Amino acid sequence: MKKDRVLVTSALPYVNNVPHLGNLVCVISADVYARYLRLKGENVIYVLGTDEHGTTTETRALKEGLTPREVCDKYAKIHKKIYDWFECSPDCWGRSSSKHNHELTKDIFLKLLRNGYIIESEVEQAYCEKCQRFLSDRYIFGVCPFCGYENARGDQCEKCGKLLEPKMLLQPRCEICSTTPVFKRSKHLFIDLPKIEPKLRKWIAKNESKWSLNARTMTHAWLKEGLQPRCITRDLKWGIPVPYKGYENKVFYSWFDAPIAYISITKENRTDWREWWLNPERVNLVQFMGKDNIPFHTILFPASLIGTGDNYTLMNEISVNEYLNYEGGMFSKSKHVGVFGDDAIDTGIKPDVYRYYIMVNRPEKTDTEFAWEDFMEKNNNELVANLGNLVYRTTSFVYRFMNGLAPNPKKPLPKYAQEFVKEWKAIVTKIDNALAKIELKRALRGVMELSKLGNRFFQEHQPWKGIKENPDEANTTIYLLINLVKDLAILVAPYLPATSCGIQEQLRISGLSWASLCQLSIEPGHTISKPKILFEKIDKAKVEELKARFSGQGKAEHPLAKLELRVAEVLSVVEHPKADKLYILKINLGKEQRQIIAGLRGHMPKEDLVGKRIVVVANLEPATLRGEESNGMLLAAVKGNQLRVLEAPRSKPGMRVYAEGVEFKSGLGRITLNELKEAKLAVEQGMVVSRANGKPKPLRTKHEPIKVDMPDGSSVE
Ligand code: B3M
Ligand code: ZN
Repeated sequence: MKKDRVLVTSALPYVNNVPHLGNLVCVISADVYARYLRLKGENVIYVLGTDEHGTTTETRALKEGLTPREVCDKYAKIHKKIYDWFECSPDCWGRSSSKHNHELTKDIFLKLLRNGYIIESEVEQAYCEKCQRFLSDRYIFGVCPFCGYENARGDQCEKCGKLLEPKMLLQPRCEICSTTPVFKRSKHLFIDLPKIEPKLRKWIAKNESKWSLNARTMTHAWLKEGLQPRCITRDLKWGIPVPYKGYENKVFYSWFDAPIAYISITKENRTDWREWWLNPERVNLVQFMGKDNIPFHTILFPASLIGTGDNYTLMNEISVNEYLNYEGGMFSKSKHVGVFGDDAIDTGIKPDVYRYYIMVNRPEKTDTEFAWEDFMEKNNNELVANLGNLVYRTTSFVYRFMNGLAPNPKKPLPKYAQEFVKEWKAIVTKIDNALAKIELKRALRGVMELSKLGNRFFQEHQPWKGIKENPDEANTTIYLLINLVKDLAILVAPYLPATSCGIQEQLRISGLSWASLCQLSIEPGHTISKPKILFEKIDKAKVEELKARFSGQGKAEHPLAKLELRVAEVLSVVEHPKADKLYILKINLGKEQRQIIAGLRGHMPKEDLVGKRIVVVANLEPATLRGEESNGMLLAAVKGNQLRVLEAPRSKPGMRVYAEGVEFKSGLGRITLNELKEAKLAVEQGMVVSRANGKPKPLRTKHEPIKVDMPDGSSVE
């Protein structure tokens, strides 16, 4: 049977952060390809969504004082907004934490179990007794045994690059609370890859000729090393529960359920999902992803599907991108380096310009770089001076000198015109071939080459002179060029959808399809509308401003980023036996209870404190005050003799107190009183603000601003 459907997927981005331009490479690539196929009239669907389970989400939840569900709801919305802004056009959108994905993941697991592909084994894992959670390798920090770097991660030292195991770290500590973890043994379920291997190898051999080189190389490296059973369960709370006795406190490994979400997202969106996912004879499955995702898509996911014994559609083609870096370094949300989706929206630059830059710089064989100077040059030289210029000079020529009507060419076409059409067709063929092979960068270069050919033709035949001296030549030139511009509207459509619409409006055409390429379908006498400029130049000053804005300078050092401020509930208060100004408070911080000492005696009766939701600095170096430990500090506004404890009555214990735009950087360990002072907390018009780094930043929880009834100029300490 002939395949007559194309199923396109983009790797599902992790929900626990705002995606940056590097994360968008894969999403936009899949979008370009899906748009191209739609224009060709193929029966295609494009599946996209968010990957929501796992430690990263739990960790983010702890950092933000939210539940994992709240984190996912918050960020899934942000992701969707960003992809919409970038004009990504998934036919099916969804989330890996949906109930559909819960059901399907369990179904697939139970089939694997029934077919004998699941085995049980014990592993040793780091556990934080304070947080009461197992720590995945990346969430343990410590001193690197090789180079002495203090913030090495349990899986790798970022300084010397050596691969590590959590047990190798000296002075290991939990990322969240800095406690030294213990190592515990725990039972887990594994998918028996060696047992599925013969079937897997057969499938690989049949399909790999269509895979990119990096995908083949990496897959073979895995096979050569010998497949090992792979653990598919985790000791976490946030995830899909494992329907197996003794596993009530575990969930599936997020890399087990995330790819299954491709299927469940389709299922959630379309009743005909079986015709896509259980129809390998008819469906061509094309998957886009970053290079670190390869083995999950060429081994783990297909093995999970094969092992069910169901007739699932398996990957046929894979398009793997390398990384897009930022200005010679890495994107980093916590250091405020690089352009993130929400930043891009704020720059005032149109989505098409980003799409163009990302695609023309698409990291296909090696890593590439996002650099603002280069961004400016490509915008100015390629979009403005080449593509925009050709469209504008052609349409405005028709508008000004030809009454807005497409002219009559000389017939038959003179030799020079035929030559031009030949070159034009050759470039279009080249573009189409490249797109069919998912060589998206090469195809886009081809589009610019075609536009350049048009500009050269305009230049050589000087219609502005010809209109008086040689009208035949001028008419023929413009007739061909207006049709070439029509082709450009088609060819840019997958890459620059808004630009394509803009050209179509100016030409007063619609319903373009790939089949009308190279057709001289804009006929003499066709009326066009008033030309509009498609692209704006970006100047040096703007580039300098953008560079500075996203360089991380200043922002990363915001002293608030070091402060872990949280809401706490006062459980009990007693007088300090050895100090007549101090109280001893027991507080509830959501996940834990602590003791803190506060100098409030004489300012307020202890009964008034009990039950209050106060604000505490949770990561202050613990101190012993007259024999009693104080693990944290409550904040109060003070002026002269007046004092008021900061409160957040509508927020839950444990919730984070923060300022918009400043992210608390965990993993830095405990801070000193001096570091607390640098945040310059103060009262302004009844609001608690940080006055550090210029502009005052008001503090808030996600439910309410932190207000206090104290005069301006009160200090907060
Ligand atoms: N979330 C990794 C990534 O975004 C991962 C992909 C899942 S695909 C099912 O690169
Ligand atoms: Zn911990």
